[in-house]
Amino acid sequence: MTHNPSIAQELDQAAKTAIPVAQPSEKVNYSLDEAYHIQNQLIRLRLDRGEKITGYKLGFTSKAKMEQMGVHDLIWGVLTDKMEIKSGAEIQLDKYIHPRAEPEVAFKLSKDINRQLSLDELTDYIDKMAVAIEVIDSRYKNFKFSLEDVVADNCSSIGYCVGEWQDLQNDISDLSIKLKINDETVQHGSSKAILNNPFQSVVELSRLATISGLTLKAGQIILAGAATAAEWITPDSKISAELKNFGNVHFNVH
Ligand code: OOG
Ligand code: MG
Repeated sequence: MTHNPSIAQELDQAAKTAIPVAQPSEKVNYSLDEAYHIQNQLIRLRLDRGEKITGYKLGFTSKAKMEQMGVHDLIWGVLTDKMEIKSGAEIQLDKYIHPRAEPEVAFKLSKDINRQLSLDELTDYIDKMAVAIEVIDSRYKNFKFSLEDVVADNCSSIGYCVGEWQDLQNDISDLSIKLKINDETVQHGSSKAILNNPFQSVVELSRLATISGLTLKAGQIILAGAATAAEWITPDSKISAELKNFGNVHFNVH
């Protein structure tokens, strides 16, 4: 496929200008491998401008998300320092195209991972976890895409806001998780919705990273994927997420 660099550039430009573009799959056929290659080129453009990789995100690890977006496979993307929204900070809505927020579980790696791990050994590689909010803002018109399109677009990711890091708990497989707008619950689910156990997201990422020859590094953050459907972000609001035993986190929208 010869269009790769221009797709990455178009997506990069769309994010910078907050003007959406058409889905590449409307014009060309491309494979999932090619889509990850485009994602890689897109991230490379940003690293060349000085951004630093801070971690990775999983997408479509819950049925609620797959059904909301009409796609059926787990995907992964890259987080950079520029995407961090500090806990309690304010974001400017006009910098985004059509942003949505979703409640997530975040992990912090304590050791490098360069092979596929099993669920049993995983807790040796993670030392902290927290409640988080991911902001997604598809660069495609109407927030519509194929699986390849969304992978090329770094899985819609644009921001992440992580609560206070806490020590790991052994059983996190059924914790209540909520997304609130102006302190009103708009989504309520369980961490069980995330692959039956959010730790499983890290197992999956270790598998996919190994296939790509990528080492996950100590100190990096992993977003396990939303437990519920995402909600549109409204102007002049407070967006918060709450995870049982792990407190809450919020940011404000102007
Ligand atoms: C793609 C990103 C999915 C998740 O947590 O499932 C995702 C999208 O919904 O636009 O981040
Ligand atoms: Mg997400």
